[in-house]
Order: sequence, then structure tokens, then C-alpha cells
Amino acid sequence: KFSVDDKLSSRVAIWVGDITFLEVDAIVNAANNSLLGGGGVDGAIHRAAGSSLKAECATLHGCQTADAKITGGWCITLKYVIHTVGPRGEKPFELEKTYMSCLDLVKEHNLKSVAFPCISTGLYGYPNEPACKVVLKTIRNWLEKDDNADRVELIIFCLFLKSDIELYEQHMRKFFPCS
Ligand code: AR6
Repeated sequence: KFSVDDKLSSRVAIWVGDITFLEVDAIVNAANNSLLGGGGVDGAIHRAAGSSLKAECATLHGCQTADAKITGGWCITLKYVIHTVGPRGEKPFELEKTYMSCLDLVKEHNLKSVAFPCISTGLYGYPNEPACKVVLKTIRNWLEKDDNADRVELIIFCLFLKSDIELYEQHMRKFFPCS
């Protein structure tokens, strides 16, 4: 059970809709190993960012599963897109590492706000509830470490499906309780 910490809890939020609409320092892309685009949220980000994003991604030589790479936002009015590749299927350690790789880049680039989609829970088939718990635990632990909660102002969980809204609302209360 996680303790009440209003400061930590104020650093996380749920938002429902298309991730490309968010005005944050960086959005995270649930990409594939090629980083050259695909369906789902990856397709939406590449459509919104335009062909320059694909051109920049082509210089990155792909991305290993659970690793992350950063590019500009191009036609999306934000500083960065963090491209990561989640695991295929239910692999909690890999999912945790995927989020951690993105958070390493958030720290490295001194980003104040970042939005995550529900990585791996679409085409890659990670069941939604176990994924939600791994994600919230990983973010809670990361915010508790060192002065991470002072560095980052807002971590947004960008939800797209009705089922995820219910899950995140339910589990946010446990992982990020408020007084
Ligand atoms: N904004 C926010 N979330 C979205 C959007 C959007 N515009 N569109 C879909 N989602 P998925 P994965 C949600 O399949 O499981 C791609 O082809 C979606 O409802 O995009 O990690 C890549 O190239 C789901 O909740 O990513 C890879 O090949 C979540 O985003 C593969 O899919 C993730 O679903 C990666 O699969």
C-alpha cells in the first residue's frame, strides 16, 4: 500500500484523447523496433508530425525493445517525441524498463512535462489491468527516488480507451492517494 503524498500525487494526471493534442514538453510514442512508423498511436504521431519525423527517425537505426530514443516534434507543436518499444505480451520487467528508459530521457533533457500512451496494450497485446499496475508502480517509485518529483512537474497518462479510464481511475487512488 502506498502512503499519502500530496506532492507526488499532484505530479500525475489522467487525460483522455489523442496524444498529439497535448501541450507538453514531450509525448511518448509506442513504436516498433524500426522506428519508421506503424499503426495505433505510432501512426497518429507520425501523421501529425509529418514526414520530417520519419526522416529523423531513419537516422536513429531503430530501437531495441524497452529502450528509448528522442527526436524533435516537427509539425506537432512540442519540443520532443520520445520513441520507445514496449514488450509484446505480458512482460512486467520489460514494461517497467520501457517506462524507465523514457524517464531517463526526461531527466537528461530536463523536461518538465511528459505524456505516456498505454504502451504495449494495443497491438502488442499486454493485458490492460496488469499493464496499468506496472505503469503506476514504476512512476510512483521513480517519483519517490532522489529529487525526481522536484524535477518533473507533470506526468500525464494519456488514455484512449474507455476500459483504461476506469482502470486508471481505480488504481490511481491506490498508487497515488491524496489526503
Ligand atoms: N493517442 C493516444 N493513444 C492512442 C492513440 C492516440 N492517437 N491511438 C491509439 N492509442 P498501440 P502498442 C492507444 O497499438 O500496443 C504500432 O503499429 C491505443 O488505444 O498504438 O505498444 C507500432 O508501430 C492503446 O491504448 O501500441 C508497433 O508496431 C495504446 O495507444 C505497435 O503498434 C497503445 O496501442 C506497438 O503496439
